[in-house]
Amino acid sequence: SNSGLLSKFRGCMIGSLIGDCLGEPFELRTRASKTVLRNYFSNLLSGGSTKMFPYTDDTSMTLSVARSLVENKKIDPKDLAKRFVDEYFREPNLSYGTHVVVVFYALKETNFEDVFLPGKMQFNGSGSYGNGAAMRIAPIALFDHNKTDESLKRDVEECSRITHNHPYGYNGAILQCLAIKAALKSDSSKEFDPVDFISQLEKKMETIETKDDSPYCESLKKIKEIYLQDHEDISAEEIAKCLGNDETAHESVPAAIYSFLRGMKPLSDFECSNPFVRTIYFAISIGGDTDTIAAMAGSIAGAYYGIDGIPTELQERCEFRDEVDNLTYKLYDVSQEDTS
Ligand code: R7I
Ligand code: MG
Ligand code: MG
Repeated sequence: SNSGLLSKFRGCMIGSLIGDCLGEPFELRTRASKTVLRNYFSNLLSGGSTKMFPYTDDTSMTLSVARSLVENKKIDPKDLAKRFVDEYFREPNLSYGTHVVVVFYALKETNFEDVFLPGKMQFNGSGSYGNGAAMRIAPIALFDHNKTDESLKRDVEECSRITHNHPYGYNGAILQCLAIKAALKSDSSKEFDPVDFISQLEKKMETIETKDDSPYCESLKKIKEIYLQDHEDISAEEIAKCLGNDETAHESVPAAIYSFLRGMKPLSDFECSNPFVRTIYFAISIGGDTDTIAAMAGSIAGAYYGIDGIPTELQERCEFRDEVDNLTYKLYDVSQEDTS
């Protein structure tokens, strides 16, 4: 039903916001102990404190993508670039990636003449493979949910290449976008097969990556192995070693997808009956780039469970929650209009 789809849109966007806001306090620090994390979540869920959690660059860039789609009803790279730059200079202290800032300055100084050129020049011309393109991609998965994978891929690349011109960078965004789309299309009241979910993503990535350079297909294979070999209780530390947990796209998108799957079953070190919450908990427990891994995991999980699967206690603690939700209604409306 359509109310079901709207609920999934809202879950996806609020899920991303929650991952960013709640993951931020742990970003790039020593991995939090299980006790610290358990207390953190019990505290949040009991509504004991009213402290608000601010969002970071992950959310600010996601909002720019959503606003651009709502205004233009299509991907418009120049408009996107302007919004990224305007938001950066309006609020530069949101913990942006250290290199992406160079792109913002160059775009501004060249007056957006060629919005893809500064991104091409990153890292001596190889382009960035940071996870900054993947972390902001959720609105495209929603906007393009009825389009072919081919046009989704085109839109993701145009959005990504402004800042991330390395294939690992934009392919990571494509994989993240395909994962959200698959979650959006899955009925959460029916049985879910993780191996099938991963196999379908793998098949799609096989047509996108080159055979001899395929970090995403390799990681998806590793995730499949975890399920096929009954290693479902593998620790967060092992996942960090096996799939990565840093600021690069290929070492964070697979960990986010795994966190979504992991949240479906009870966790041995954190007693919690809500699968969305388990996903965010597990994503943060992986350590490293916690805001971004949790934001990406949260957007997939939110697209699967819908807004009603996300405790209001967590939603209410995130800065800008209502604004994100209002924007999502508009994104839903334009995605329904657009049938091209
Ligand atoms: O990808 P990006 O926007 O950063 C996003 C991250 C998220 O964790 C946010 O929460 C925020 O904290 O930052 O910004 P980039 O600066 O393009 O890439 C991020 C990092 O990835 C860089 O600072 C590098 O450490 C690494 N990286 C690379 N390292 C070596 N060679 C990205 N591309 C390369 C590369 O080609
Ligand atoms: Mg961030
Ligand atoms: Mg981050």
